[in-house]
Amino acid sequence: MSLKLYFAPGACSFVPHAMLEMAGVAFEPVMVKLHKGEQRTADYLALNPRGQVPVLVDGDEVITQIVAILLHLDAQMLQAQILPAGGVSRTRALSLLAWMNNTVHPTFTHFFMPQKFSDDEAAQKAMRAFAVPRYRECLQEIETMAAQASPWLFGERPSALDAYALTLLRWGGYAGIDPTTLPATWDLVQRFAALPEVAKAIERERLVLNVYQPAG
Ligand SMILES: N[C@@H](CCC(=O)N[C@@H](CS)C(=O)NCC(=O)O)C(=O)O
Repeated sequence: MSLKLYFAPGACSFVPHAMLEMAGVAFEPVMVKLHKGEQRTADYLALNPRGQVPVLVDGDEVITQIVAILLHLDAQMLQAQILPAGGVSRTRALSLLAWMNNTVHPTFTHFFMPQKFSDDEAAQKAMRAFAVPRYRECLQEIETMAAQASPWLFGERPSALDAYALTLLRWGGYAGIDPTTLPATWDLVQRFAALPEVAKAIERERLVLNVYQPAG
């Protein structure tokens, strides 16, 4: 299998990025600089007309959407246990993955990119302010799960859910949410980041885990 992952530093693409490193497979990482608008170039739009990362190219197949990318990788590399292998644990993991992707992630987008939802500046400002406490509620839900992690969200082996928890907690820092106020998630995220394979993805993206800056 010939794999190529289009990713952006600090973006949600970290989830498949970390999983590819953890799986130990050869893949070509291709960096897309979102702040430079590289996702809107003609070449990139030919690959993904939605102009977003991540994109996984597996041979001739172009796959978008984190959930589909993870399920594709999981099916190809069962030994990597990107998601729990089976039974109710897998069902619960898919439920959490869907919620992280379809609810928590877009809640942050309302704070980070309100221009995607309204071109009215006052509406954008209100949207940002409204999104922060909603986002904190989402992180609090993850905190309850992290407090029961043993030692990972889904048992003995780290999975894509731990990678998503890292991304979402990290983003909270930009929204003024101090990650250390969610101590179980912060502990989980630091342990996950310290795994040697995950550390490779973190280094490639040059990620700082705690981006929270107290209001001056
Ligand atoms: N539902 C999509 C979300 C992808 C997404 O929101 N990507 C963001 C980065 S986290 C992006 O590429 N944003 C750039 C843009 O929209 O211009 C997925 O699961 O892959």
